[in-house]
Amino acid sequence: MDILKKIATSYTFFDGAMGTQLYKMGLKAGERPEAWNLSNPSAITKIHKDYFLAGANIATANTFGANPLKLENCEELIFSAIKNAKNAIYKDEQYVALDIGPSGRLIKPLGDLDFEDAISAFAAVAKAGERAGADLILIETMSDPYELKAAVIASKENTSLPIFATFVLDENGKTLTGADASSMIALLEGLGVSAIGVNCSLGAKQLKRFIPEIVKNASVPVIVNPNAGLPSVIDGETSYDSTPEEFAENMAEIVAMGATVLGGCCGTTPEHIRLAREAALKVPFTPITKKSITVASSYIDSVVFDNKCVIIGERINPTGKPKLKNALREGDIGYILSEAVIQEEKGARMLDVNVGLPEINEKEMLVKVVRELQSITSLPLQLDTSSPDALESAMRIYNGKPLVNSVNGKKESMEAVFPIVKKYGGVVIALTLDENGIPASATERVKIAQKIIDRAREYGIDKKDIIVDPLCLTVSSDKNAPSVTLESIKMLKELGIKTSLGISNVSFGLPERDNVNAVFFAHALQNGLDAVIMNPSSVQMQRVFHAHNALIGIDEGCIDYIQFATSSKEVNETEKTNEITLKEAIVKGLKGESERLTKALIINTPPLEIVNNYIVSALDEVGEKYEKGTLFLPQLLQSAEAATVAFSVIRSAIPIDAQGKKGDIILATVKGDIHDIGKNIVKVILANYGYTVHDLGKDVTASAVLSYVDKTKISLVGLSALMTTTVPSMQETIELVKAKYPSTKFMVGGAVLTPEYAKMIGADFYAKDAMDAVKIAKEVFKN
Ligand code: B1M
Repeated sequence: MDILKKIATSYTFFDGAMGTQLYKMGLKAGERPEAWNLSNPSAITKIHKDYFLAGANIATANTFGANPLKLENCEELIFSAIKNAKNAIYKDEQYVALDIGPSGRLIKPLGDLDFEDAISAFAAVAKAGERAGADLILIETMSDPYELKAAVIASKENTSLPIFATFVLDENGKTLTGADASSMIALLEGLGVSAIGVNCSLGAKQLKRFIPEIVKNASVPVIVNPNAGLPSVIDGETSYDSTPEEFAENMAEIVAMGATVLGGCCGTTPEHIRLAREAALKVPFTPITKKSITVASSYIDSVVFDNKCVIIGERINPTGKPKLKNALREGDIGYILSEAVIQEEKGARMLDVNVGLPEINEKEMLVKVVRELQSITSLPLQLDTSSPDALESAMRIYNGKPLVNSVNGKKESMEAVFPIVKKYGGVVIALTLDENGIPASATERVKIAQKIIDRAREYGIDKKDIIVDPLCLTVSSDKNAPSVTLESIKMLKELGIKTSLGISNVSFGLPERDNVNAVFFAHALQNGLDAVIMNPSSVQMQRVFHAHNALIGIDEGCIDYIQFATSSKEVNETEKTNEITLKEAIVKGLKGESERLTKALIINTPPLEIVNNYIVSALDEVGEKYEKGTLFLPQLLQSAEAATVAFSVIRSAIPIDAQGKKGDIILATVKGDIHDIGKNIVKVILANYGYTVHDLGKDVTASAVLSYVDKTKISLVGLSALMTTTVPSMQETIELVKAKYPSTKFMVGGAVLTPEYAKMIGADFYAKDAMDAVKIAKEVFKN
């Protein structure tokens, strides 16, 4: 039976762990499991066979790490891996999955791997897998949605195999980059993945609480491949704490929640799979149901179009905005980013992004702006362009499921937009106009909407992924225009179609336009409007929005309304200035703003005051949010970059004592630690006071410090460490150098250290901050 038919109609079982089984058979630490495909094929086939005998339907080929970014002969390894797995097949309904694991590198801006290079690497794997005879592709253990998207695109573009995808959740139900399950599902379903779920990281017992949310959102079969419990290291060996019996018990509960494709990850054995299968088969199969949830997402967040109207910020659109036009012409991305931040603060749930100007290259600019926006805001974006070429390029690099603005009822428009949306996934705004223009009646507009939905279906795009904008003409030139639009919304809603509207057109040419806009908005909300494109800073529109939500009972206890009403004075005031502080710019990760604001501050503020009052306090806030789980690694990285930019402005304003004769100091951030902002500040301040700093950089090994001391005989070494896990490297460095040069002095600093701890690890001095480092240098060098 075709694998897709199988998963649609009955339980399907993956196998369990490969690595753990290989270790049992003698794989040595440090040896690559994939190497055994060639060196020990019969052992690999035996593992697959044991899983098939235990009842698994899908053998996951031993190709998890076979990626050209990690291995040289990956094509050969993939061919042998698929062959070894195929050799284990002994009856019907047994399949082989090409296993694609993470590349081991992080994609920009989180890491240094280019998105297109990631696609090329995964493409090589996918092509080899299909040629070798795999029945499907399993992309697994992904903790970054962007990398997962790269692997799916590579598989889609280069093979015709069904694609299954599983990602990793931590104990808070988030991926490493902070995405929740519903945004992952939005992304993956948009990309057309055939089965979606989770694997690794936790045992079945810990993972099961996230399964209902996944099943609720997914319209395709849900996969759950947990570990055999949680790991512990005993006598240098990793073992897992869940017995096959306990694993099976939890898997039965997971099956009852609606998951239908089941297997195991780290630590699981054929016995785990056998018992889990027996337990699952006792639970009646839950048929896979299509969910009609309309959802757009960013890399971290998802926006569901349900009973509360979604505010889409309209400010990043040059029409009628001379400042934005200027910013686009001059490539001033900072201005665009700050517009995004302001709209987010004012309550936008999504942002419209339109950068079309005749004199600029729209495709390049849209890609650039989308890249920058998605690294500083978690709001999902609406890609607004009439150029299919620009749309395709932006959808490709967009890290989520965007709104697409727009398609219309013209044949040409649908033929251009739908294939792109089908390929990358998105929710499309459909305008009710066609070759004959905008119809005058609501009935005709609804007819165009129906035509668009029917045509979309032919491309494989579901009705739930179409939001209809029935268009609004100007009331001052046509007194019936608003009522036709309102009537259209009502009719569309009665047909179960989602609606959206750009409100402001209605008041074109009138004075005090917000009065008209706000009342029109109230009427549209009353008729069930699902999304509005508006200026989130408009207090009048926000009043209508919040009051409406309270009045129709979707604002429990009127909490949102009260919060809005009591802070609206502040809204008005901020509107006047629209200015953010340096601290806010760093917290939000706005590099351009950070540079501009630092340049303004440095005129009247002493450099160290800026460091302490703005940079350090912003990073402390970011660190706290990160620890609490309200901010994630990509944002942490953006803030660090914004802080670095601010500091480079400050650095150029700090005079460096060119004499530099007061003494030589080695500085390094220790092995395992890449935090170097603090160390760089210390370096500049020491240089400013006339010391010659030899900066060895970050992630510096103890032996590298020793060789430098060997070479230079410098008598003062400064070490920085920011993590509890890297303080031992500090101790190791001190011990290594002092063993050979007992009189070398060490000063240590970094947020995790205390004077007591510094003493304990053998340091001579503890420096709280950069000025402390100067005091210590003065003491050591006596000048
Ligand atoms: Co990360 N990070 N980070 N991070 N990061 C911390 C340190 C953390 C406390 C955040 C948190 O959870 N609250 C946490 C460590 C937890 C712990 O061990 N207790 C953490 C973590 C967990 C991580 C990762 C593991 C996250 C992940 O990948 N899941 C990862 C680790 C990577 C690695 O190192 N192997 C990671 C990565 C990153 C970024 C790359 C995103 C970025 C660093 C970019 C860079 O440095 N180029 C980053 C940042 C920015 C932070 C926070 C938010 C800020 C650090 C900072 O620059 N502070 C930080 C939270 C926090 O500290 N509030 C956090 C400002 C700086 C001026 O202060 O470095 O303390 P500081 O330096 C001061 C003084 O301490 C002193 O003077 C300086 C000026 O006043 N000083 C010295 C420092 N060194 C000195 C040496 C001296 C003298 C004085 O003499 C030699």
